[in-house]
Amino acid sequence: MNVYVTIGFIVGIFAYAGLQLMLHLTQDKREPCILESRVPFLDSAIGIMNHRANYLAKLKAQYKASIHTIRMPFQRLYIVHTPHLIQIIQNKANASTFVPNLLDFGMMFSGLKKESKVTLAGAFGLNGNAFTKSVHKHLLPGASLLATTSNAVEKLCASLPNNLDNSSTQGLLELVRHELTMALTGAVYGPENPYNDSKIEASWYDFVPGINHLLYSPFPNLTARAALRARDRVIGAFQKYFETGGHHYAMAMIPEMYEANISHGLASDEAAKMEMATSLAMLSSGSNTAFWLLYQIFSDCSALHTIRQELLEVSTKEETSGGPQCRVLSLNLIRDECPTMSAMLNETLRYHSSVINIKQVQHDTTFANQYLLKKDAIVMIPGQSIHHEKDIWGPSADYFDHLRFLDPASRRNLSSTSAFRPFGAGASMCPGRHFSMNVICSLVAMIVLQYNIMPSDGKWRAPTKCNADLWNAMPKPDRDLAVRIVKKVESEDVQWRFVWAEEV
Ligand code: HEM
Ligand SMILES: *[C@@H]1O[C@H](CO)[C@@H](O)[C@H](O)[C@H]1NC(C)=O
Ligand SMILES: *[C@@H]1O[C@H](CO)[C@@H](O)[C@H](O)[C@H]1NC(C)=O
Ligand SMILES: *[C@@H]1O[C@H](CO)[C@@H](O)[C@H](O)[C@H]1NC(C)=O
Ligand SMILES: *[C@@H]1O[C@H](CO)[C@@H](O)[C@H](O)[C@H]1NC(C)=O
Ligand SMILES: *[C@@H]1O[C@H](CO)[C@@H](O)[C@H](O)[C@H]1NC(C)=O
Ligand SMILES: *[C@@H]1O[C@H](CO)[C@@H](O)[C@H](O)[C@H]1NC(C)=O
Ligand SMILES: CC(=O)N[C@H]1CO[C@H](CO)[C@@H](O)[C@@H]1O
Repeated sequence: MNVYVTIGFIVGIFAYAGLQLMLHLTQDKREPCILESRVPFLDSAIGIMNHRANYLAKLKAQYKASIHTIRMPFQRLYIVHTPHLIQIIQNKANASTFVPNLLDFGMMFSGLKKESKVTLAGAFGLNGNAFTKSVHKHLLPGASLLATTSNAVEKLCASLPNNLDNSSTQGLLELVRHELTMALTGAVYGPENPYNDSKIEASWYDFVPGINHLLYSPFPNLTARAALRARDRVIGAFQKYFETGGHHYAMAMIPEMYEANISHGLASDEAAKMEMATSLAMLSSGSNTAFWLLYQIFSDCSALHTIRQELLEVSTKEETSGGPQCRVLSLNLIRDECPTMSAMLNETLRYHSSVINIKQVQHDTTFANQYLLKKDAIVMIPGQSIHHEKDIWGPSADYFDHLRFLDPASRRNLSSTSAFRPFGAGASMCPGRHFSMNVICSLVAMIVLQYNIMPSDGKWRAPTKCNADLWNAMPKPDRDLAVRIVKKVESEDVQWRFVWAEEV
């Protein structure tokens, strides 16, 4: 045998043994166990590459562990799978031990300069978790949420007829994504909305795949060049938006966050970059949710029929003098008065959610009187483990059941964030959830009442979601569904009018 190969082989064996030794010596016996250690420190990276968002659920299914450790270079992760342990983490008494760290994620991919990150981290330290205070203030139930929702609904009413009427074959995801992007960003950023420019909208979606590189690649500049250039275009549009005062016509949340960043000492150009974080929160999960909900509704004739019937029943006839009959639907009534559609939205969130909650351990601690958790480690709670737990949801947990939430027994689980957590839990629970649910429900109801959707190859087949991003709360389908959308032909001529007419 070639002497170099032999030497290489021996060095390899020693390196491997050394790494294994290091892994096991630095792992305390009281810590949760390590499940895989074939390739020390890299098993999880390989696992994530192979299984993406399904990796953690796969580990749970394979090893039946309730908590375990994953070791990465310079980082340990504790993965928690069971409701009982999750409850302990969410216990208010433990809030200072397990702290959410979404800010790091936001700063990581927004392209801030080093100085700006230091500035923000300092402000963060002083003000506590002020990062998204404005979003909480403006988008939790109240007058501001109502105004923003109505605004988004008006945008949908104006654009749907142009983009859906008897169009040729199109991708269902692409279609709902465009509608939602324009409605959400239009309502939030106002008439000068930077996304009201198809080049900027496209640039945003060119940037999104680059986030994985920013997370995992040692050289994102090399491996994600096009994505980073796309991000520069979006940032440029936002810099111009703030420079020219576009934010003065936006909902109050936007100037408030901008001024907060400026008052912390951020340069204007840098504050504009923070909109990348807002955009990601706003645009990453909603269209995937609307896609899966539409898929579930239209692929099930009886569900579709029931939902149409329920929507029709809460709508009212409007007096017109001659011409077509006009029906008005107050979309805000859907949540309480159209049980099948609401239940199906919840089931879509339960069944498809790929959310992972992330917290950081602040000091060494004994968890549940049993496990040692070390300072600075990351705790991950995969929603998928909980949402498919048979002890909670029964033997049908792995199936989509559009009637599940009409049954009072499973409904009880909805109020428990240890059982149902598509929006996370605790202080950092998604503050945009009401806004996004309002707008998604509205879009879906408008489509269901006015159009028929058929897959262009004639058969509904759920796309796979193996390549969905680990950081996304709702998984993007691996391929878009080509569909044909045809305006519904009514027995009588009906004109629909949609409003969001809630009172605060
Ligand atoms: C279907 C749509 C959405 C889903 C599934 C979703 C899900 C989530 C999840 C899982 C988190 C992390 C919570 C945690 O780990 O504790 C989160 C955070 C957040 N979401 Fe959403 N979200 C959606 C739509 C939106 C929209 C439309 C907005 C804004 C208009 C928004 C704004 C935010 C913000 C600002 C945070 C950070 C919260 C904080 O750090 O306190 N989200 N979202
Ligand atoms: C800075 O602005 C971003 C986006 O506008 C916002 O998410 C963040 O909360 C702001 N930061 C502070 C410290 O107010
Ligand atoms: C849309 O197309 C369907 C059949 O493809 C047709 O029956 C209907 O009249 C068309 N509607 C409009 C508004 O053009
Ligand atoms: C988008 O911009 C165009 C001009 O480029 C303007 O006419 C239109 O009203 C804007 N739409 C919205 C929803 O702001
Ligand atoms: C990577 O790109 C950023 C800006 O996009 C730049 O500041 C940085 O210097 C680049 N790094 C390398 C190694 O090229
Ligand atoms: C859907 O979930 C929400 C939030 O958990 C809950 O308030 C609502 O009652 C649920 N609706 C149905 C029909 O299950
Ligand atoms: C968290 O709270 C529970 C219940 O209050 C307590 O038993 C436990 O010791 C606390 N701390 C940790 C790290 O689990
Ligand atoms: C966590 C929780 O509340 N789980 C409940 C969900 O609903 C089932 C069926 O009613 C109960 O058995 C679980 O205890």
